[in-house]
Amino acid sequence: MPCVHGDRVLVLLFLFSLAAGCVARQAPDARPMQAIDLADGSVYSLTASAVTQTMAGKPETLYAYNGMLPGPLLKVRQGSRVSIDFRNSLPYDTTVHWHGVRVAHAFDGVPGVTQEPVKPGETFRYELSFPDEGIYWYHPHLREDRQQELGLYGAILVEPRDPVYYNPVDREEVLFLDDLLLEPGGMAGFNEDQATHALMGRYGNTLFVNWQNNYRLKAGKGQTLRFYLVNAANARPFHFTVEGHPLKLVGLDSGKPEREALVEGVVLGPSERAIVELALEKAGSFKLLNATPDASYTLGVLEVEAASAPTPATDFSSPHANPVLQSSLAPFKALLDQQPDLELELDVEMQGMDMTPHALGGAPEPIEWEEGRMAAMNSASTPENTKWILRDRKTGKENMDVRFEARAGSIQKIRIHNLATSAHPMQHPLHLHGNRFLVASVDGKPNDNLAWKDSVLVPAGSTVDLLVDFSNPGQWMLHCHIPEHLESGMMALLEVRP
Ligand SMILES: [Cu+2]
Repeated sequence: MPCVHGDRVLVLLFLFSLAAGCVARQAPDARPMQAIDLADGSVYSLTASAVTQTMAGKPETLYAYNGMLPGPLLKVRQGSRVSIDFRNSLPYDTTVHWHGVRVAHAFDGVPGVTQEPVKPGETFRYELSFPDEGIYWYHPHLREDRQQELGLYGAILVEPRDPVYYNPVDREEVLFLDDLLLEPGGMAGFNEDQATHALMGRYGNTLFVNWQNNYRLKAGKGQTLRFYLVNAANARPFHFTVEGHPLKLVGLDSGKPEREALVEGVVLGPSERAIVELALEKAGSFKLLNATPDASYTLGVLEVEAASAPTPATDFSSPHANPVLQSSLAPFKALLDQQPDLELELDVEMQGMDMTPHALGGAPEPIEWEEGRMAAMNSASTPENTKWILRDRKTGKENMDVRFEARAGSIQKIRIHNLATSAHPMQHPLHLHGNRFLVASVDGKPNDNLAWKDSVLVPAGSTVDLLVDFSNPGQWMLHCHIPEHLESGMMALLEVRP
């Protein structure tokens, strides 16, 4: 059988040339995000692969969808359907999760629950529908601590059916807020086998917008802008402000709240979104900031040029109510005071580390804006020595052992206690797949401006009530969106029966 030997030689030569190619070939330069308009019924190809991007003066190998950082901005119409032909050109298994979109269960992108992992070289077709207006995003649901951190994410802008849903503006921009952990020699490495930074999640030390270290946006005096903000960081919460400009909050994860509100800034936990507008009334340079109680970081600069032609005045200072949402929420408002159907506690177990507030000397901060003095301990923590917990208060069952069933079409209350007495109290951005909720109250204080959401930041020591619209049959994940906490167990499956 001489041909077998010949084939072997050919195979060896092929493998050798592949290996040589891998060593010699540097990943192509990343391109900036582009908007892709997807009509109802269209098919779009999306490939995950390696790219090169210069961050803080050094070229880094990152991952991207269709070579773009952030990935393509998918513009779709509310009520439309789109097919995404996904190809995995990464060296690792991956999936794509369509964060916040109430998709059919089979296309939710959770490995082991809704699909098998997409292996290197394989493809998977996602059939998506978009029932709700708002700003959503897509990212892997497998080792997000590395894959999402390295650039695998993009936005989905679902344009409302109602053509006058939002206020008229001169310009719209999607801004991904993110950070990266850079060391003197380049990007901090990742462990092949498991996540690191399990205790607090990976806080970066370089903050940026849309993967640009020096994000700049030019606009004209007299214009009105709308920003769609997405927190794509692993762990860092942002308090987004624009120097010298009040913001009009006109949307959260899934479109408008009951009433627009003029605010100084918005706090976004990882995976949360907000839609804000600003009126440019004076020329000059204004910083986009992450303004925390301890420090302000410049994320980018808004350059407002004196207008060449006068722009008609807008009614920026008069926030509008949203009577359509207000009336549609009537059946939910009737249940705001009901007893919880499920009570969860957020807790942690750590081996060999006494991290109690008592040991650290004080009560917990509601939000840890920085990694701070915990940096060394955080980087050494892994899922082996750190277990993050969602615990059913009634049964004592934890994480994937929690059993909860709801009927599709039912409204249920989930109460979340983020224990101040846990071994390391900190905020957790919780995300529910496939279904939407209202944040009914925080620490017993009713929310007087409801909006549809899929992600909520629960501060340390706080109790948050969610009123969930269980509308979508299937087994859906409820988990912390700090990927290192997810890798350390902080997830449960909620079953919605048809
Ligand atoms: Cu968490």
